[in-house]
Amino acid sequence: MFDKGMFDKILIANRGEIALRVHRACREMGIQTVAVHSTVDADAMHVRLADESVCIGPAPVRESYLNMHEVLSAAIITNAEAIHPGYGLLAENAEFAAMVEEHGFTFIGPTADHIRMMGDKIAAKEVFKDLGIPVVPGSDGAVGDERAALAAARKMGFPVMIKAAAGGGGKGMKRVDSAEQLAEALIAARGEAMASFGSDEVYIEKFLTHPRHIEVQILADTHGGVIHLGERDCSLQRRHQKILEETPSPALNPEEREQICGLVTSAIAGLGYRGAGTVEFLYEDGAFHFIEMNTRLQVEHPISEMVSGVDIVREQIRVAAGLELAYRQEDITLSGHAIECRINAEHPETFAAAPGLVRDYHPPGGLRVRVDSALYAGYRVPAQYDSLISKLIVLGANRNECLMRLRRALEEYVIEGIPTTIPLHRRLIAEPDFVNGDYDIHWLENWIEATA
Ligand code: MV4
Repeated sequence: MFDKGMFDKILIANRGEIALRVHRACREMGIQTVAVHSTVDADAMHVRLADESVCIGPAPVRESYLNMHEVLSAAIITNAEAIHPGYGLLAENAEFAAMVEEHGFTFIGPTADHIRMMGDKIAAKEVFKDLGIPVVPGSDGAVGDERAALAAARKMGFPVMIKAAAGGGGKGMKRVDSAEQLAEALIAARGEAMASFGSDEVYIEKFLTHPRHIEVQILADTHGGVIHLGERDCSLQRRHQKILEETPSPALNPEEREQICGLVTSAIAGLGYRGAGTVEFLYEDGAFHFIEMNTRLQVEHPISEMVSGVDIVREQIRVAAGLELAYRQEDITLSGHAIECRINAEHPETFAAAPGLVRDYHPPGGLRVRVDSALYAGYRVPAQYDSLISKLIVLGANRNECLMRLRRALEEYVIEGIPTTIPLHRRLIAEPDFVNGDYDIHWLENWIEATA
């Protein structure tokens, strides 16, 4: 009934909805699960559902979910064979991936070397450029002193963006509009980079003024199999936090989609990569510019699952066990339109975190509605962790049907006791620019400000 050579037991090194998501894939594959948890998560849903659980420390993530030795010890005492890191936490920690493998466990993800390579944004750009992927014009490597930075900036023309080599996600990023601003911005960027990442290495890119954020989902096995599951448009962000994602992107035509997804698939094959990954682009005026690659399962992966029918977590587990992907590209049809709304325990106007007791809970249901959440009535959302409490994911035959269904599902959703961003989503999907798919990476913040 189940695959030969498959793991018997997996430890899930995460919490919340993603721990549940991984548990569900394991269950369907006949794999036993081990949950790890902090003291404040003792009654969390991921702990309740898992076959076994181990308390690995107090509430602060540094002492529990990020404590590599505690996580490994839990794997040892429970006899788990593999560790799934989910997203965030230890998911893109090359040292942890190496440690897991050195102790004889399988890390469900790419090799430590690939994680390390993509963690260095300069190296990643170089690698993808060499593999035939268009990258943002830039300094071609780290910039040395102020003179070198100025020379690079003059060559591409202002405005430019200074970015941390060890960065990503917007930290240590500085826009520079003129030569006069460069010296100060360079010092500030280096300082932030050092404080956040322990490295002050920075590089410079041409600043794109009105791009969309488009990312391609890929999966690769250790037998040369590589597939893509299309792209996601993640342009709707606030302070580098994604709020709503959709696939396909309303901005791309089928030819552009085919071209970028084909290019990415070939590049990933050339890399000898294994596991799930996301290749991120800024898309502006009809052109794609690579910015970085994520080597993890992403929060928004369910929209790609909805349009492709592929269980991304199951494929991650298969390829980590050395099996082939269950699909070739020609087996995959991307059909319909999917949207995910990230629902946070936050005030919908101020975005202030609002943990607390969930008094009543009624998630929406029905055809093509998926809710990935670890909430239940009576659950207390702890203050120590990320405010994401639920993902509402909806599939429609086309974008219009998807929006109609999403409106219905958001109307149905009841979370009582704590404020959530559900009202924000109800408002957002009624906005003409959004309905028309007419937005770039700056649109959401401008809209929030204008309608506050
Ligand atoms: C940029 C950019 C404009 N030009 N790079 C922000 C996070 C990091 N992953 C890349 N980011 C950006 N890089 C160049 N050359 C604008 C952003 C950016 C952004 C990108 C994607 C989604 C939302 C964003 C919000 C502000 C800035």
